[in-house]
Amino acid sequence: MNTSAFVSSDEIRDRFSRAMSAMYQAEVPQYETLLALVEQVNRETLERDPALAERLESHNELARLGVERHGAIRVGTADELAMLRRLFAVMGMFPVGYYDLSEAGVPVHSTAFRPKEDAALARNPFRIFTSLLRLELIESEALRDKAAEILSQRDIFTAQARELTAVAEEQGGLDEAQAERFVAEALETFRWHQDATVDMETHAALQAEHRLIADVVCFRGPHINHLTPRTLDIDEAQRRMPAMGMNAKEVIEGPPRRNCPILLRQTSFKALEEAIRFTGDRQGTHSARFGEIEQRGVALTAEGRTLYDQLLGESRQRTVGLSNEQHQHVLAEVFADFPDSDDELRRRGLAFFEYRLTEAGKEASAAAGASDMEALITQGLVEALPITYEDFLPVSAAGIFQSNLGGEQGEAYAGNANRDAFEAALGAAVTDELALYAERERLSRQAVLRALRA
Ligand code: OOG
Ligand code: NI
Repeated sequence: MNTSAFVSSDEIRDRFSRAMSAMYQAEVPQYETLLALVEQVNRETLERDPALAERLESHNELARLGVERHGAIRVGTADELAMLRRLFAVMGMFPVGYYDLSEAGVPVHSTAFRPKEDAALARNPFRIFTSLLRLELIESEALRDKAAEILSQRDIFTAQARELTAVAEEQGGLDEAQAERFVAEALETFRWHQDATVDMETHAALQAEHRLIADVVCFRGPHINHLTPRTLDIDEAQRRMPAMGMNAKEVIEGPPRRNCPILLRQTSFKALEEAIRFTGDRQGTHSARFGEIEQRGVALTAEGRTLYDQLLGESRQRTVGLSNEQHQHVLAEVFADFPDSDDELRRRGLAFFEYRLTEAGKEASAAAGASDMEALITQGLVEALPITYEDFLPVSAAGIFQSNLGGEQGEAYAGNANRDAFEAALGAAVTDELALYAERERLSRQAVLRALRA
């Protein structure tokens, strides 16, 4: 087989993410409104702030802004998770990071399937936050067995999706016709089903144990439960949500607004109450699907992350029950201790940066003693660009889960993190996200120093 006849995995991911967005817009019309809102806010932000537009352009981020989004699904068994890993690999998406949500009272653990290479991220950074239900955390043995039994009877993949995944693995890619078919077949796994696979009583019993368990167990597949476009001004987007008919979550999760955005800020509109037909022809409702918006900033190093977690922890007791405005005010106060300039973030080793020669740097090839990066930056020969955070935050994710699962903070499960079990189910190790950022920074540093020594 001539491999040049293959459609690239980046192209397949791009097509898939567009198909998924079109499907979700048709399924959840409020998502279409959300996209329009984010697009408008982004356009206005870029018009108001040409320096930001220029910076995004030079980071290769302006082009991806319009296609950028993540989604989330929840699956019930190891086999489902392992097959998803193979399916996503065809689209150049790999498991990155391990998230334990049991601590926050949600009986799942998760990873994010996403592209890892710079070029792939620049093309379309589409990610799917994927959670695996932890049946072992269900207290009632009878209910646990029943859930396992129901799950064992479904296949969330179409026969052709399975077949084309195997073909891609064997051939090393898919040709045009296969790629087109693959996108359509893969999409089926994420579709919403109005018909539950269980009767109303079973749904109610699982729901009483935990709303998320009912959501995973009672349907034919892991419907996509939200898609999240990237905004450049989440505070403005949040302000405008009610006027557009959206029932916004009370507070924006994550760090406060800053000059140099860090990590990830997120908000959502709450899950819709949807009509469901249970077996036995009984009508009822289920709520699972919502819409979310996010604003991304620089990836933090382990030190930066520790400081973030510490400050977020400090703000916790002080923000209980506050309105978003008050919440943001307290956060801003607490985060005054987190440096807020690129230079300081870099010098203190709190965030990751990509080093690049400036125009002057390109001309001054054999700069004397070119090993001190800070000196080179001061001399204007090298510039340091913040590396965008491509991952998720467990505390924020828990907040998103909770606001869509009926509100109150659930009690922590005793089970705790179990990365080994997750990787065993996945059939592979998850990549450490910090290692990816560190490697990207290291390679850029090496390339710059090598060029200046040449
Ligand atoms: C996933 C919630 C986590 C995020 O953006 O942190 C998430 C879910 O509700 O299934 O999507
Ligand atoms: Ni999300």
